[in-house]
Order: sequence, then structure tokens, then C-alpha cells
Amino acid sequence: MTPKPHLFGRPARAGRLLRRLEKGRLEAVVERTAGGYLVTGAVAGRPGRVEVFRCPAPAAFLLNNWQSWGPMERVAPSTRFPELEAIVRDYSPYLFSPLPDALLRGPVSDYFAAWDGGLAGFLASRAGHPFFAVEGPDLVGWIDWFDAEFAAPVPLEPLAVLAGGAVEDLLEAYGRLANRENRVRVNAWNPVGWCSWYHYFGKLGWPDVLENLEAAAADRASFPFDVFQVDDGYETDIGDWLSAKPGYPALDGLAGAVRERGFRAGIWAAPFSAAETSELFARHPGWMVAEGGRPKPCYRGWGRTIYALDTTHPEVKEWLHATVTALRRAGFSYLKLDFLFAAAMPGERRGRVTPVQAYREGMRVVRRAAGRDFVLGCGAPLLPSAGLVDGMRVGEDTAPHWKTRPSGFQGPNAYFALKNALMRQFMHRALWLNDPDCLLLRDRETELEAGERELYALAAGALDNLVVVSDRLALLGPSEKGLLRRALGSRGGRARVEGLLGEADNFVVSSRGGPAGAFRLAVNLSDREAFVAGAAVAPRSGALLR
Ligand code: 9PG
Repeated sequence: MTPKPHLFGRPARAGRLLRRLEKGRLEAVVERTAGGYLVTGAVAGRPGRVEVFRCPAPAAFLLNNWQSWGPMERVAPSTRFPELEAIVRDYSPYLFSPLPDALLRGPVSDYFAAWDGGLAGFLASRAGHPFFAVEGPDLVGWIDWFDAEFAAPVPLEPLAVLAGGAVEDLLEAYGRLANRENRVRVNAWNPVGWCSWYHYFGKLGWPDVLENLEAAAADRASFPFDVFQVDDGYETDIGDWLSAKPGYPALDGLAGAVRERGFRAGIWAAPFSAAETSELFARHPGWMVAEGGRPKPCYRGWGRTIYALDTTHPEVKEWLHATVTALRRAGFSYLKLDFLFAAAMPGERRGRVTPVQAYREGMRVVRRAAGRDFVLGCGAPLLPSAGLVDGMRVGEDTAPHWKTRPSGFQGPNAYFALKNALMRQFMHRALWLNDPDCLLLRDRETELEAGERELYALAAGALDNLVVVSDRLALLGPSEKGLLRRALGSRGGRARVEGLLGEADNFVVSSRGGPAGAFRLAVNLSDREAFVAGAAVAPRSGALLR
């Protein structure tokens, strides 16, 4: 149940509100809706951080992280994520939030928070960064506009407060509202494909690409891939996307080899990132987000310091447009664009905008340059990407091992990747097509057990998500091919997940209206046998129910 919330520091009630802020002003309208309230409005001047919502913190609620790789999971107000300190220190302060200070203090839920009988959710993130945090006994929803100053009013990120019903229904209702608010149009093509990353990782060579291309082309019945995507490993450096490593053909040769075998060609790039060693950085240090006039490190990766491009800089926009256009001209029509959070790092930029606005400026350039080709977001701020991507990774990386660890900020592993896909299913076809990360089907060169591999594949199918295989295809025999066939056969329905607030790590995926008719998949992610939807399900496995 939701106790009556406070809006802007007073008990919620319908009406208009004008508020003088320290260095700005706020105008808001609160409307009563069937299930609760809708808050809209505008801010001007330097609004800084504004408290919008407050209610007593629920004993348990669903927390959602800012970006693809962060968790969505059940937490209590007392939940802490001790591993975040090491991530902030060793990897990046801005990986999991543009406001890391709040994140280190306690549970922070970006965009929305949901609990038994209630949900508070911001419907967009276009200028401000909306988030919820536990403050004393309360759960408080803020919008932060960083230190931006707005001469003309900018719209408040609308807030919907919904009450009554199961958390799963509330999330779906929130998804519908966010869909409308962001004018999302879901791509008609829901990809099936192959990706190089989770077998070859950074050691991918051109002979590996050719081997798998030949294998896929030779057995289309078993490998009905639309797209064949080359991941990280082909490029000379992070930032230098158009020059392939020695041993690789030029990019048009790479795409050509894929296309002449009848697949759409897919490629990976991190278009907002530049390694300290890259030609891009050497030539254009002035294009980077800065601090004190110098390039500001964004994150550590590939053993290097990585900088973030200032996506408000006119020359960067030209470069982004030219780079995406060049990838398309080379023949690629599926772009996995990764580490996108970099463009939303706080820092000095040409444009006097918030980091969220900067991110969206960059993504709009990419979207325009990509035309109707498929853009898969990864490592991306979620809500700011709504309407700008076709697909979105909704969890941290999978891996050829399971490994249950205490919280979702540690990975990569198959457990958290799959759990996040289940938790964030309400985003699928509301904000974009969900990418649950790749299926690892192989029974060799893996620590995953047969039940774990089967569960992952069947869940991705039942969820109607992207299905992308990331194995050396030569390792797949009749039973792995059969599993892929079963996973693909269960796509196409309207899928819904129950059990999000449960403590047992058990879920039920129900699908209806697809080619397979109505069915359910009982999911047991835990390490003990469980009864799920009336069926006994072994640890870390699933059971299909009619
Ligand atoms: C290629 C990979 C794959 C993968 C992406 C992304 O937090 N981290 O240190 C971190 C590093 C890599 C990473 C995710 C998180 O993986 O998700 O599918 O494309 O890049 O380098």
C-alpha cells in the first residue's frame, strides 16, 4: 500500500504550484489520475536539485539503476552496495550514475521506484536526471539539473504516481505512459543473430569471423540468423572505428564478407569514447569533456584511460555523423553502440547544457545518421535513450559461468544478466526491444550447466527479446541447435513476468498470442529446488508449463 505521498514538500493534492527556488523558479501542475497523480511543469534559471516526491520508504521496493549494466532488483531501505566504492575508485565514478555521491550513501533508484501497491516513476529524462533515494525514514524522488542555467523554461520530467494493484501491473502501466511520453516507435524487426564477443572476447581474429560465417551460411536451418555482428576486437583503438586491425580486411571488406553470405552485417563501436592512445584523442584533445580546461578521464578500459566526447561540440557532431555514415556506407546496418554512458558524464562542454541533454544531443546525431538501420544501445542511460534506439541491453554482461553473488553491481555472469532481463521485461516493446544479452549454448569451453544454458535460452525466447547466439558455432551439436530452435519457437507472444518482489529468486514468464500459443516458463534462479507455479523446478533451471 502507498501512504499518501508528498509532492514538492506538501501533502499531494491537485492544483497549480509556483515555487521560487534559490537560483531559479518552478511551475508545476498536479493532476489526479485514475490510479494516483500526474505531475508536469517547467523550471527556469538554475534549479539545481528539486525534491518532487516523498513517502515513507517501503520495507521492500524495486530499485532500478541508471544504465544498461546496472541492476534492477528488490532492496530494503537498509540495503548497501559495498562493491560500488571499488568500482567508483578503480573503474569510473560515472559508470552507474551521473551523480555518484548519492549512490555511495545508500540505495538509489533511477527513474522510478516500485513496491507492493505503488509506483512513482518519472516518464522521461530529457534535461534532468530523476532519481529516488532513501533519506531517513523516507523514499524521496528528486530531479537534478546539475549546475545548468536555463534562460527559457524547460519542461519538468513528468512524474506519475500510481497506486493499487500488483507491482507487475504498475510497471506495465508506467511503461505505457513512458512509451507515450517519449513517442517511442518500436522497430518491426526483432533481431536474431550471432555475436562474436562471448566466445572470442577481445582476441577475435579475422579467421574466427570467417569460420563462423561459413558455419552459419552452411547450416541456415539450424542458424536462422538475420544478422552477423562483429564485436570489440576488430578496431585499432577505442575511438578509431574506421580502421581495422592488421589481419582484418578494411571495413567494407568485412561487411561485404558478411553480406555476400546473406546476412545483415553488424558492428560494435563505442562512439562517445576515446582511448588516451587513440588517434582520435591525439588529434582532437579539445573534443573531450573537460575539467579545468583539460580532458577529464571518464573510465578505465582496455588497460587505458578513456575520455568522453563532448557531444555538444559542433565538430564532434560532424565527426559522429560522418563515422556512423561511414559504417553504413561500408555495409553495416546493425550498430551495437556501447559505453554510451560516457557522453552523460558531468564536466565542461561547449554547450551550456546538462549531461543528460548532452547525451541526447549525441544520440540524436547518431540516430539521424543511422536512419532506419538498427541501433542497439549498450552501457547506455536507459530513460534518456527512449525513442532514440531500436534495441537496448537491459543487464550487465553474461558470461560462460553462472556465479550467484550478493548484488547486481558485480559481474559479468549469466545469473545477473538473466535476472535483469526478467526484472526489466516491462521495458520491452514499451521503450525499445529488450536485449537480454547473448545465448551461450555450447557445452564445451563453458562452466554453465545444461539446465542453466537451457533456462537462459528459453527465457530469452519466452520474453520475446532479441536472440543473439555468441558461441563458436563449430561447438554446437544437435542438442544445442535444438535448444536454439525451441527458444526461437517461443518468441512472438506478449510476455509478462511475475514474481518481481519475491525473495526466492523465482519467476513465472507467461506468454500469449504468439505462434506457440499460451504457455508459461517457471524460472528458478536460486540454488535450491523450488515449487514455481505448482511445478518442482531444479536449482538454476526452468520448466515449461502449458
Ligand atoms: C566489448 C564488450 C561487449 C559487451 C558489452 C561491453 O564495467 N565494465 O568494466 C564493463 C566492461 C565491458 C563490458 C561491460 C562492462 O562489456 O556489454 O557485450 O560488447 O563491452 O568490450
